[in-house]
Amino acid sequence: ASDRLRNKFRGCLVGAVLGDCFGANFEDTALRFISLEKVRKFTRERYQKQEVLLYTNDTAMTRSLADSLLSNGGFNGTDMAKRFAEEYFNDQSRFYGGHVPDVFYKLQMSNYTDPEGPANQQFDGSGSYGNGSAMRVTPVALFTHNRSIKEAQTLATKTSRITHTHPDGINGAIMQMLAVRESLMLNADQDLDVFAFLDKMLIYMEDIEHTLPTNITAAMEGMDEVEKNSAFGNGIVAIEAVPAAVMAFLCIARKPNNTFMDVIEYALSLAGDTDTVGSMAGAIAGCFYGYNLLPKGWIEKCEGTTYAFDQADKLFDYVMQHDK
Ligand code: R7I
Ligand code: MG
Ligand code: MG
Repeated sequence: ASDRLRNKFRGCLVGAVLGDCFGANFEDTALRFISLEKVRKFTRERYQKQEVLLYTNDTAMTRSLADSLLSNGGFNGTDMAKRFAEEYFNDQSRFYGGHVPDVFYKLQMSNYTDPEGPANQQFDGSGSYGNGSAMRVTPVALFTHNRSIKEAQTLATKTSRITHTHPDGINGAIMQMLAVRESLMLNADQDLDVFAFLDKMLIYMEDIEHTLPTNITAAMEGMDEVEKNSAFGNGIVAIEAVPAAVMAFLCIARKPNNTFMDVIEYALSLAGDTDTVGSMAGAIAGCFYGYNLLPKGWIEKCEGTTYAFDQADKLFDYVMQHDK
């Protein structure tokens, strides 16, 4: 049982990197749709000609978040803020969101004394509702695997508030965390009960935001009739990207013969913010299928998969040692 869970931890973090790296190839917020045929030309053939597929800010920040939790044995806002900002200053080429660098500069200038202060000032004081805190929240679900939902939600919220304090930004992070948490408990050999998955999410999100899971339920029910990608949008804001990722996972993984690759390819076909939707769907799906079912060819081509693999093991060992 413990090997099985370790395999899920690995699948989760490596899956997130694969979605980011493959998604980065398609990111274009002007697009509404990419045909599966076109996606597969790249994901099944053309990628092999590349020397390496680079990861973006989604992976960079996920790493920093996990490293901070591990080295502090829990949340330390100053440390996490510092890791996010220093990672950005070390490498600004990772396609960060348009406004979040302001937060990093202010954090650095104030020497990280008030980790939430700069985020609170974004967008005239309403805070960012971009998907940037949902895109990196995955390690929270792993770190709190044996703890209560409440504790997991609180931790997701704290990690969000360093850059994203708008309720939509925070709720997006909570929703993505819950989807990964739920997927950790499932067995890919058994049928995926889509509506049970969504019902659980609805219960846990009741206090904070119930429209998102309801929308997904509606989209799932109408999936054969409606244009799949008109359900939520596919943009850079949390209320579009997170439901799109959860929906992509659910509507592909529910079919027994589908694979991790099918989930990612479908997620990328939604177009728009493909690296982020791909990465979030990749975390949920990687967790569901486990590392051993991820495509080896993809793992070899993507930058950062070894780091993610090792980090998953560290998180797993931490959880086993501390939360028995
Ligand atoms: O959310 P964030 O970290 O960006 C993440 C995205 C991911 O897709 C990455 O892959 C990368 O492409 O960036 O960065 P923010 O700058 O906080 O938010 C992203 C964008 O969302 C902003 O640049 C705005 O365009 C938009 N946005 C808002 N617009 C108006 N009012 C976010 N919050 C607001 C708002 O309150
Ligand atoms: Mg990115
Ligand atoms: Mg993106």
